Amino acid sequence: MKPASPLDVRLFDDVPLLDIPFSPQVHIEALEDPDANAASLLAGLLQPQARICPKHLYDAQGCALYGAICTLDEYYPTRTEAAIFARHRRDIAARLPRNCQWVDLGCGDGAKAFDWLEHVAATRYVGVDIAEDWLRDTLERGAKRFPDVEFVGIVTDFTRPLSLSHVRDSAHDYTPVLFYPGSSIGNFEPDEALALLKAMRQHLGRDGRLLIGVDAPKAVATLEAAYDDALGVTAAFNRNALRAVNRTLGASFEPATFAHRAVFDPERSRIEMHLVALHAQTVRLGVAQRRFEAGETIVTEHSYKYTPERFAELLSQAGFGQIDRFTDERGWFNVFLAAPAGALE
Ligand code: AVI
Repeated sequence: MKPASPLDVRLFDDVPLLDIPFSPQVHIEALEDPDANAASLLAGLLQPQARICPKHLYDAQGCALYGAICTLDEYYPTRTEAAIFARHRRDIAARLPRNCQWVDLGCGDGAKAFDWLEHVAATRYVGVDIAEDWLRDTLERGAKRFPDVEFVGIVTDFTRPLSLSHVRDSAHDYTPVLFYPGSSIGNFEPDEALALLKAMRQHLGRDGRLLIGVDAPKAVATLEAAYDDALGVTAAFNRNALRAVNRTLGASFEPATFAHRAVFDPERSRIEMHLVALHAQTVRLGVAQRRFEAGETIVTEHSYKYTPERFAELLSQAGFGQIDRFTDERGWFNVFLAAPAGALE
């Protein structure tokens, strides 16, 4: 594979850096089929317990609202994980392979990963995200900031089987470090999370590593406040899914007629986000329609919270051996650095 912009930049020493067109490479891998996407969205809404797959929370407006959530007083995961990263960065970086390719899963604006690129000897950055426009911006910004690193992007959807052929198909033998921060793994059902971890393991070869952030169970009031903040940002984020559904299906949801509800289920160790119909109504869903009685709910997201023991068990079931854990003083959040089983023995 041809290296991206950094080599091109060095060919033109006398041209100011910013005038040079950067050309990070973007590969479209397994983007979904819009018809199948609409069909599964409709099927979810027609189930007795109506559901909207959480990916519909992340349109442009939803991504902006999620960015705002991450800054809220109540939403502790982002800050807590950032503090763990900052405190243990050197130690973690020293355990990572040299000349690695840093694979940023669900990269968004790349900010979390770019903090690492300063400290690890990465030769290549692979941003993976569903939002192609954002991905291009992220790669271009990264390529300007780290001119010695090759920048590649993969547009793909995590609800499909993980296929990152461009991580393997490189002219160079870069060892992958898969970076999956933010406890996004918690938004998958446990069997799906295991399947995703197994797929990640497949991409690591013998020397690759997984660096993953995972939220932990804690006092119910703390958890529920994190998902139902005083400013109502999470409520807006949740209701915004209905606008996304209106666009995708040609539906007639009125977001203001649904309330946001976030409750912790201690048995399943998960936050459940619902939209609750404030009054009885019939909603057009493109070619179909559905009646919602007052108080009936639509499930929009689960966010599983894993004890360190439970998540370590999941990692070992997925084929990881050496598992190092880093946490904060309160044990609210855990970062795991995991090596494939057998790699360090
Ligand atoms: C993206 N994900 C890890 C967030 C979470 O905490 O489960 C999504 C979120 N939903 C409401 N607030 C944040």
